[in-house]
Amino acid sequence: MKHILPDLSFKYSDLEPYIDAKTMEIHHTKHHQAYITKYVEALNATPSLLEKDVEDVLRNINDVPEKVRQAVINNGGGYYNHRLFWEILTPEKTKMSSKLEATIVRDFESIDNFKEIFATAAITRFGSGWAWLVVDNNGKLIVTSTGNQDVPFKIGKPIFALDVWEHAYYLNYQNRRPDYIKNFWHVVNWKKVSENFEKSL
Ligand code: MN3
Repeated sequence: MKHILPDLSFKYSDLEPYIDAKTMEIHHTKHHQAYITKYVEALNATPSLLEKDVEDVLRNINDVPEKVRQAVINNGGGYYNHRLFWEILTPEKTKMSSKLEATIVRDFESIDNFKEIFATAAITRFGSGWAWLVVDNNGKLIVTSTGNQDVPFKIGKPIFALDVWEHAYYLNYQNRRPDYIKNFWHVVNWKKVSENFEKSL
């Protein structure tokens, strides 16, 4: 299959003032592209793995030759994570489905409480990484965070993610990661997160 940089469904400037255009452009065309390029390079010697989707490869990481395994974890993770991240962003006002809302309330008591738990996971992730909302095998929602480009497939299916690498916010927010996280809620595509939730069940 072709491994190419996915188009965004909005313009780089559309998420301003919450995420600035320059950050979006560099993040998409440089960072995400580099992960995809290096992922393909790492798997060039095993074309059968390049036929698979990156999610499939990451979920069966022991099938990847040992000498390129860490490169695939890092760059395949970056490939997969950003693909999810762009999809759950939008400049439009969206609403979550009643089913997702009810499940968040069931598992986190309230939407506000969920947002607080998620923000805390994102703020306290030391160094570079991601905060996640994951659906486990029993359909329960779990908030977690990972370092680097690691994906929490061991916990379940990721449906929502926030990049807290400095490259995601430093131009506009410098060291103020909590402000970036607070503003992130303005550009969440709840419609897409709800679709991801339905698909995960
Ligand atoms: Mn990133």
